[in-house]
Amino acid sequence: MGRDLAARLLARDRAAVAPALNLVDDHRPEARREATAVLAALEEKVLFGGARRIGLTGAPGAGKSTLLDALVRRLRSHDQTLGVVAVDPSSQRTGGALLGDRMRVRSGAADPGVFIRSMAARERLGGLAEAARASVTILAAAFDVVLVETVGVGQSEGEVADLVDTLVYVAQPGAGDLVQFMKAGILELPDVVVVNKADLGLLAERTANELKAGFGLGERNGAWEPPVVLVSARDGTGLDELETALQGHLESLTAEGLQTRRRRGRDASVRKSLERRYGSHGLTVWGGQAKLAARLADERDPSGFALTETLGREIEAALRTTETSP
Ligand SMILES: Nc1nc2c(ncn2[C@@H]2O[C@H](COP(=O)(O)OP(=O)(O)OP(=O)(O)O)[C@@H](O)[C@H]2O)c(=O)[nH]1
Ligand SMILES: [Mg+2]
Repeated sequence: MGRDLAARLLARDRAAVAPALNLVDDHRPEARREATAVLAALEEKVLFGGARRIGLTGAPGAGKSTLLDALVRRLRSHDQTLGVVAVDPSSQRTGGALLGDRMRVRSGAADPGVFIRSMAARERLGGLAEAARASVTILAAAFDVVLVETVGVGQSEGEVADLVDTLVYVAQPGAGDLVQFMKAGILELPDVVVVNKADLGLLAERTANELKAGFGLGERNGAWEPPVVLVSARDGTGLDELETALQGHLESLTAEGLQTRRRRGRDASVRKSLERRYGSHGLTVWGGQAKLAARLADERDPSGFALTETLGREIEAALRTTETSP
């Protein structure tokens, strides 16, 4: 059944999306084996192919959901199909679920070209980033574009950067986002910076100028410098410029750059999953970071999901050996 689900998704059968998402949510051992098989089969095709992936992150209330909604409608008007993953890492909030409901209302529940997946903290059980990655992989098989919204809380920017081709940082006018970025040392993460709420006028313009100056200082190995775009998700100002910036970033990546980026994201997620499950002790007992790097570089293991399971079993065996040895 698992293989069949993967084949249906790759044939863009959207009726297979919901069952696939349910399967990867099921943590019983039998379902997990099947889910890994589905994800591995998908990853073979979509790790370097499949949908374009765009992430939106930024402080709470910056207007990410409103902007996402505007982007969805625009991309739909260009006949693109969309999968949306809304990740809400905080435990008390229900914003993720609310986002889904609001989007369904605005973008039309009947539109089969849009699929929204909301993930709240309850799904943190198996690691929110891992769960988000599984959702992105499924949606990337069945849709043209995958959008990921997540609240930026210092660490999550890096995790969403590992999931997407283009990371959009949504800034709130007058909120001191630049200072936060410098403190967190993540100035190099965003590919495109949006100052939303341009309708606020001078305050938004001032923030845009600060960010332009600040992001010009970021340490980047490539030539791409993140454009700072003034947008009003509310009245539509700047959305043309945003689309141009998104396209510009995609073109700047080139096919090779895109592969490198997706591989780096895959490698980071395998490493983080194993560290989360077995700690640095488990990894060390098994062979450590150098051995992990070698296994990640082995071209015979294209699927990060399958590799995580395989290496997990090896680490468990290594841990059992140390426990039983005198
Ligand atoms: N003036 C103005 N308000 C906006 C704009 N975009 C969003 N807002 C408002 O800002 C508030 C937060 O918008 P959301 O889209 O929910 O923001 P968010 O970043 O998704 O928030 P969280 O998911 O809770 O982190 C809402 O009251 C929106 O109506 C804009 O372009 N201009
Ligand atoms: Mg939101």
